[in-house]
Amino acid sequence: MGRRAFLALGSNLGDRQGFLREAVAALPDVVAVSPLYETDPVGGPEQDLFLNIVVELDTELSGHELLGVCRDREAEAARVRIERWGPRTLDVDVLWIDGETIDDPPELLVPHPRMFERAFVMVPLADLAPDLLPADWAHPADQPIRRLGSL
Ligand code: X6L
Ligand code: MG
Ligand code: MG
Repeated sequence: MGRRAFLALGSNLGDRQGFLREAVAALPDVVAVSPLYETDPVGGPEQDLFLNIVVELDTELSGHELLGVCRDREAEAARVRIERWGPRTLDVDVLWIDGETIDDPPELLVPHPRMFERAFVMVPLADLAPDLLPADWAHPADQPIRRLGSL
């Protein structure tokens, strides 16, 4: 048995659901996939709605190896970085690795330092790991999200 880890995936450009499906199919050690959510963009320029999911891994990979996996998936989706926080075909972020803190800024901070402020992360995460949701977590009223079903 490896360790429990969670990745957050998002897409708001092109075939959003297709990019998420292909990424999940190519990720190693996946044991669970959250429901699919459509979410209003948070931060960045005015842009289209996102699709977001969280996936759970049971993995022996290190945090840095997981970061490499995330970058490989983004490259496969031909992600192009034009503008900070701008539209993207695919974003894959390391959220959490059980029992591990990684402080290697700016490229790798685990737990993800802003995950608790983002409904598009916390709601699908809570579907898979309610134990990770702080007891006092409140869904920000200005971050509407809609559950669409399964990916
Ligand atoms: C003040 C300033 C408050 C900046 C919030 C929040 C910036 C989130 C960037 C912020 C701020 C982000 C996704 C997204 C992005 C996504 C949805 C980011 C980085 N990625 N919105 N916005 N889903 N719904 O995956 O998360 S850009
Ligand atoms: Mg992100
Ligand atoms: Mg990212």
